[in-house]
Amino acid sequence: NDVVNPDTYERLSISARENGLYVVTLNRPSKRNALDVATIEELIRFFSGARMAGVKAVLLAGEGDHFCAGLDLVEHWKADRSPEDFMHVCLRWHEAFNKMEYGGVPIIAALKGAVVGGGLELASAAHVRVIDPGTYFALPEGQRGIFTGGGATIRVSDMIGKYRMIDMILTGRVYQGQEAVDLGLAQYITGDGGSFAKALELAEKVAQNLPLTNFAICSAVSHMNNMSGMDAAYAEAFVGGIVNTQPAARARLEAFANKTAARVRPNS
Ligand code: 1HE
Repeated sequence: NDVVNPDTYERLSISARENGLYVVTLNRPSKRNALDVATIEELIRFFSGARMAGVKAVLLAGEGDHFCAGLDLVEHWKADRSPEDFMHVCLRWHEAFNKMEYGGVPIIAALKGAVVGGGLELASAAHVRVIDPGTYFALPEGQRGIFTGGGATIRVSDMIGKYRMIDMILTGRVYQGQEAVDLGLAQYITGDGGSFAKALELAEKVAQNLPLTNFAICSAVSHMNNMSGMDAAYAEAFVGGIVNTQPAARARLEAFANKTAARVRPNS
């Protein structure tokens, strides 16, 4: 399938691992993986087609020392865009990030260095974020004289609460380390330089889940969060009806009934 053919990408490097796991790496380290129009279009292409191409999980990473420096400010400055043009740029970002969050393919982000502005917006469209002690989050838009446009008002405020998000963009506050995890910007922290290995471990594990189950987890939860409680309960019953009766689950249920499946135990 052309969607997973690495030769058809310039801004992303795509590499297949076992079990339908793909590593997708932002590949413009000389510009700190800043998000230009071409990168966003490639993200849309990959994440729109991933599921149909058999992608079971994605590890999202950045080449070089930084995950992503956000909007390509130089491209933006040179293009001197009209309001209408930039509205359409933002809509393409939303297309990419919505495909990620709602697309049903689990995305584990291995973060390092700067995860700032649109880089944080991109990271927040992943389902699981792993950081190391050198990873730092910020929304420098306030200082640059601009505003967000790639979903920070939605996803970053969802992660940390609207007043923390407002503080980040207003004052340029930087979060990192355990505090970033405690606030909800990431779910895991590793030792120095360990975020890729940990994200890989998680992605490999997640790729073992049934694809329909992963689809529900990485699509339905987000949709249901947008609904009223009553509607979400109704939709959950529908999704549960389909996923919880899938034929592929029977072997796993049988293994539990036969006492051959692993039990849930506390962390040792
Ligand atoms: C860039 C960008 C970029 C680096 N657009 N070219 N984002 C920001 O405000 C963050 C801007 N970037 C930085 O603060 C720093 O570059 C970093 C902390 C990420 C990295 O620092 P450092 O010292 O390793 O690199 P550098 O020397 O600043 O930059 C190296 C090169 O990357 C340089 O290019 P060169 O051709 O001069 O070598 C930089 O110009 C280039 N570069 N960041 C373009 N962002 C839909 S709305 C979203 C709104 C936002 O995302 S606003 C947040 C923008």
